[in-house]
Amino acid sequence: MRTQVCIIGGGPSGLLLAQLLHLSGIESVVVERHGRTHVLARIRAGVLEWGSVERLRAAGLGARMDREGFVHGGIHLAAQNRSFRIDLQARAGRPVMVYGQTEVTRDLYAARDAAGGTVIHGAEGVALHDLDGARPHVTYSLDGVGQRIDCDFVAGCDGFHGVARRSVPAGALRTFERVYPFGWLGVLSETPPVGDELIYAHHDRGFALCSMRNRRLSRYYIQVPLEARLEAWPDSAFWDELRRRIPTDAAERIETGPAIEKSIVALRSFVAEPMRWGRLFLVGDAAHIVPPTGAKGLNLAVSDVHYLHQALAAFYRDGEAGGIETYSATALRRVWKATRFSWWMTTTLHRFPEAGNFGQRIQESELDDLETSATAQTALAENYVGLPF
Ligand code: FAS
Ligand code: PHB
Repeated sequence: MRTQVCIIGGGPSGLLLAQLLHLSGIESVVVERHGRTHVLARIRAGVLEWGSVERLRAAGLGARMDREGFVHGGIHLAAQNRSFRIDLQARAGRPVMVYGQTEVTRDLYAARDAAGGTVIHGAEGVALHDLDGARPHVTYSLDGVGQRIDCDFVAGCDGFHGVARRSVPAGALRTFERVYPFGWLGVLSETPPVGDELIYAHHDRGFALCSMRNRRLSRYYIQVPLEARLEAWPDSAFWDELRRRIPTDAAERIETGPAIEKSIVALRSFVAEPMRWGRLFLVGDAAHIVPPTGAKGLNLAVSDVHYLHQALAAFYRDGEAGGIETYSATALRRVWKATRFSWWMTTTLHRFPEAGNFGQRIQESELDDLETSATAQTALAENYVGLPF
């Protein structure tokens, strides 16, 4: 098989890139390791920056999002049993959209189907070849039969554990990492959300987050030790701990129910530089990971895809390679701003026992500043709604 751009990974990055390339008349093939059902079963991000909303609409993917998504003009921060609202619209001039990554991915697959796009599911042993040569190509096996795709470019949209980043010679990559000493235990429940907007809670016992997917589907998280195991967290223990960490008024009105999904994710900050090697581009989680505290992971994938699409469209339309040359530097500038913000939200809101009472007081002072300072609130709001592309 031959195509112009071979995309490794059928998650949000790969599918959005395929859609944008299609709209620019550029051929692509998506090679995905898992089946579509498996990909769509993942419960991931919940908040879209307004820039992501605008790009999904421009890509013809906004209809269901605008029908079923929820525009949120603010978020709530809570500490010491007190909460205050950050007015995103007033401080940063834009809201955010609450619309789950699962739904975004479902819409992206529907767009591939409508366009007759090729998504190869069940690809095993994907390998990238001749990335710095004249004949880049991808090999994999499908139902035990070896396959090859020749292409002009390869987009590594295959997430943190994918093959693309590992295909760059070790000496050509610099990586930057911070692993946090805790994880998030997340629960999805068919219960009405505890409030109309998200609540990010700092507490001596640990961080908690109250989010949602719709008026009948709630998403909650609590900070847990790295060694935490799901079997130690029956639903009742989760709900009791969540109620301890959020303000009393929210704890008294929260409606609990059986967890229909429960998972623990480790938190890390990770960036690989550069995001390009020869004919290979690294996109989304393949290049960087942020702790979900800032709701940036999915949104960074969208901005990487935006920059790469612009670069490839200019190349195929005008033979102009400037965007390709500057893709990595352009994407990384926004990646590091979101990485910093996600690190700051994580260090401000989570419990770090090793930081001692001094660290606890610094966090309380930071939150006090956020409650009283318009400048501090504006800085948070501008980053939360998303910096300009
Ligand atoms: P993805 O990992 O989504 O997609 C990569 C795709 O490549 C997958 O479908 C995978 O099957 C495929 N693949 C991997 N290796 C392959 C190979 N060798 N060959 C072919 N295909 C291969 N972000 C937030 O903003 N908020 C959150 O709350 C949040 N929670 C998260 C929870 C978890 C457990 C994880 C892992 C991430 C979370 N994220 C969150 C971040 C997440 O939303 C990512 O940023 C987003 O999925 C990035 O999309 P992709 O870059 O497409 O990577
Ligand atoms: C979610 O709804 O899953 C969610 C929302 C905001 C975050 C992280 C996760 O910061």
